[in-house]
Amino acid sequence: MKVAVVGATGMVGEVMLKVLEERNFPFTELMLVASERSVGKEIKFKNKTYKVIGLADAVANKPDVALFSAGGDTSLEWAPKFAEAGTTVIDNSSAWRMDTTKKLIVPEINADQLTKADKIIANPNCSTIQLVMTLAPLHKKYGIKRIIVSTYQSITGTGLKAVKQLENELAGVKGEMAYPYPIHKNAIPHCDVFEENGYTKEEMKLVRETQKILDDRSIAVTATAVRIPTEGGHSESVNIEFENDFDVTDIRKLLSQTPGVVVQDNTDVNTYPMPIYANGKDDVFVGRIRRDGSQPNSLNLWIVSDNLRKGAATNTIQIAEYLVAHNLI
Ligand code: 2RA
Repeated sequence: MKVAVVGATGMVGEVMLKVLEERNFPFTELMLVASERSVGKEIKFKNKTYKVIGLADAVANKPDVALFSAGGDTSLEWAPKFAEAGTTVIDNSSAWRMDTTKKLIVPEINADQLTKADKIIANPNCSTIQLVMTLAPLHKKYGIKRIIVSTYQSITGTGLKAVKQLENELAGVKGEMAYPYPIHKNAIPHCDVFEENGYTKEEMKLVRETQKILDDRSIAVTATAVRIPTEGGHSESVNIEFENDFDVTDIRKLLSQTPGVVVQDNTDVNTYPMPIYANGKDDVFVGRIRRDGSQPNSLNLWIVSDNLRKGAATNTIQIAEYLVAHNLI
């Protein structure tokens, strides 16, 4: 099994290598791929030193699977070239997610859609993954009418430039800005770029990707995405209106029985999900589960997950594991 990690020098790429090692992913050859400016850079992995190669060389080497986290433009140009060479691409950018011919996969929810014919597979946005991991079992049992989600997103979602901006602000030094404003002691309601409708692309990803993954365009979704100076993961406050009534105890039990979801919910002892706890873990943590008494059949909950792991690298590698386990690559 020849594996390429495309975007190996980025934050998600680094976590992909960590997760590949942790999960002992079965590869016989590994290619670390990045832009021309990084070609030749040496990266240590599993006690071996790898030299970063360029995209054209990687395509020519015909990997069986390419794990992409290299931005939308690179994916739009190069994913088809890898696919034409017979490689199955799993892409973390937003480039292919809403393409009607491409599948948008969270393995615990819809991996059974995958076939050998899928040569470019889209990995959902990090904030979408943790949301649908929680909503999928609830939608199946109670039917979701409407979702209101507010996110509190880690600067790691923006990348190294944002982490550096916070470091500089904490050190009191001037430096390159990842955001239009300081992020230290701040909350910026602006993730990605604004669309015509006044929402950001990040907010519309939550709307569109949730409907696609749950395969139900009737679900009404509205979102506000906010950037905050944390590093351990994305947090989300979610209000859900169901078609049917429910018992909170049953909801808690259903979520605690959902693979990949961990319920942390005991306010008597201040137990609830937080990024400092989720950091470095693959689970989606859910707490503050409580009925919304302001309208019928409605629930509030709080979701936290490490956006670089289940939100990106781990979900990508779980898709690759599924493909291997089902002889689809
Ligand atoms: C963010 N979800 O957090 C986006 C991309 N990683 O900025």
